[in-house]
Amino acid sequence: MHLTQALLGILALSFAAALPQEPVETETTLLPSESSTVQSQTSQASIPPETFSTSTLPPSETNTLAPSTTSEAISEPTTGGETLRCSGRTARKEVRQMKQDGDWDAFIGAYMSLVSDGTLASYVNQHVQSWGFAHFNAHFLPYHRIFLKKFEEDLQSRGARYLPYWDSSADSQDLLNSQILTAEFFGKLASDGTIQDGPFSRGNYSTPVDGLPLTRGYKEGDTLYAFPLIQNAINNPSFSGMSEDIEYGQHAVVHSIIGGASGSMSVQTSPNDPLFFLHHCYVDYIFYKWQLQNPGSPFEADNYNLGRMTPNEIIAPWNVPVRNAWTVDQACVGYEDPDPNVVKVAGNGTIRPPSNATAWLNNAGANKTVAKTVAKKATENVKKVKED
Ligand SMILES: [Cu+2]
Repeated sequence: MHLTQALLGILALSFAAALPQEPVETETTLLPSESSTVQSQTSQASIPPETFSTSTLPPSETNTLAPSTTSEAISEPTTGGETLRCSGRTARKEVRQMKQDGDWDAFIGAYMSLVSDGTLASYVNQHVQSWGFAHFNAHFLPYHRIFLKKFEEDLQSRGARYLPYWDSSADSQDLLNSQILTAEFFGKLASDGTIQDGPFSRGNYSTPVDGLPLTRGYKEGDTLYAFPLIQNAINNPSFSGMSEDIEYGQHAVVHSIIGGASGSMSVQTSPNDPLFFLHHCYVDYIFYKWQLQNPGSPFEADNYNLGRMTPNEIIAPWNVPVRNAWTVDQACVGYEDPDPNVVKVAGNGTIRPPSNATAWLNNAGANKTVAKTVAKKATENVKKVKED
């Protein structure tokens, strides 16, 4: 027993060492959406009920994806743990559509309220503490799905309708002129790397954990993943193949390009930048599209880097087992595709190879061989897509 206490002490110390600026938070502060006060504020009345259309969540999907997702190879029990709250869920839309629908102001209001009461800082710290569990292995997509779901519940408890996503593929060929990077949304970049206008500008917003101005580093000529390259990843029937392609590819490029060499998005504390949440929401949309295209795909414990992923592993600090993040139905998420009349694709169908994801991959400690393979594949796919 004394040994256990000593080990716990060492664990606590190593967390503290990893995060010297912030003491380890108690579970209560890390779980704002679960506390009784917040829960009672989350009334159905404050969130207009909107259910999914059958086209967004086909009923067959539940049947084919749900219980069958545990293969015989994994003989663990498949019940228990937190079931995610589905009441009040709303199909997530692209942020430009959110604005057109008139839901943007409520979203920003809710977001800023989570910044000022310290909730957002707890998510940033949480992301750092779960770094090894949540990146460069099969947990990547399930972990971030739950991270976003919990964050969305907190936003909803403060009046937002849902967490929107940023379809970065639409801006992939002309990032500098993206409407997303203007005062209307997430701000224009100043020459010193800070944000010059909009709600997240220097002076209006500082990073939740260290109180510094937000910094970004994209520049002329930078490209992100065009949708045909993402579709290529979705077409991979293997979960780990798709997950690796997305994490090292589309996901890493957005972090590296938006953050530049050392900006807010290029480091482990990347949830400091609000674009983190919208970017990861699009990554989750890609995971969702893959699930719709691969109904009945078994829970895949296979892994592309470390260890195995098992259905009953808990996604900390929430009591959510990995299996509850596996299907869109169990995880209670759903998406509306971007409306091409609102989310205009820049570049008239041009597809250039995505820029290098070096910044984020290096800072994150990614496997360099895998990174090179994924980058090479993306370049080859550009050629293939152009020929088709
Ligand atoms: Cu992450």
